[in-house]
Amino acid sequence: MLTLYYHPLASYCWKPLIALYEAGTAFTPRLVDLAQPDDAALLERLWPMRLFPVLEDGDTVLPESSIIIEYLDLHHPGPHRLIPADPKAALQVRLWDRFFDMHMESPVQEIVRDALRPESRRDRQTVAEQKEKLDRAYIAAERHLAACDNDSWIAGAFSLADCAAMPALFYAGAIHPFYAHPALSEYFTRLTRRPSAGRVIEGARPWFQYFPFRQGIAAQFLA
Ligand SMILES: N[C@@H](CCC(=O)N[C@@H](CS)C(=O)NCC(=O)O)C(=O)O
Repeated sequence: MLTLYYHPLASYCWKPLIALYEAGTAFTPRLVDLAQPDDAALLERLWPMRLFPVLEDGDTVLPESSIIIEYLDLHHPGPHRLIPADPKAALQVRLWDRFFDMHMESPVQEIVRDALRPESRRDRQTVAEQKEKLDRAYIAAERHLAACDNDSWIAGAFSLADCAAMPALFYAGAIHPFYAHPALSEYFTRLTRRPSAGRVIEGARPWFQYFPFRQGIAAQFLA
């Protein structure tokens, strides 16, 4: 049986959750509360970086959201593969997965980390720079999506890259809206309409109160 060590609010945990829901794969969700010393020690034993998600499958223990999804696609595939068999298409999927992690998730994490510090230790300059990075990422994603077919996902069929895009856009949009980018906004709306995304948002809802930019989350996701 698969076990996913995760937290419902953590954006990187949404990626494998979406993948598991998309494939309809049975798994045991194990919520890790880092405020609890036993849970923190457990996560550290699994992965000394002490970051979730971590997947356990028998003797296999895997960290890193993208690698977990690659593993699931290899060993527990659903009806639709999340990494295409064609190597050229797979390259595009991995490119856009990296894009959302590096150029949206990373700035989001920096901004959230800053907001969680005491007022006296916050750094406006860093936050402004991270928002500039988000602006650049929005332009890059908008340009790419505007050139795609209307019903296409970020790299063709629904994939690993869309699993990465959904949490990145959800949290980035709450902090620094991207309404000015129509193709990106339309893509995000389509992502959130997928049942897998709906389940992830529903699971996170009781925890949104702990997100420092909760006022930026659209009302439809809070109800
Ligand atoms: N590159 C890793 C990033 C994992 C990561 O940053 N996880 C965050 C939650 S979204 C975490 O565990 N934070 C706990 C902490 O910082 O103490 C992945 O893709 O899984």
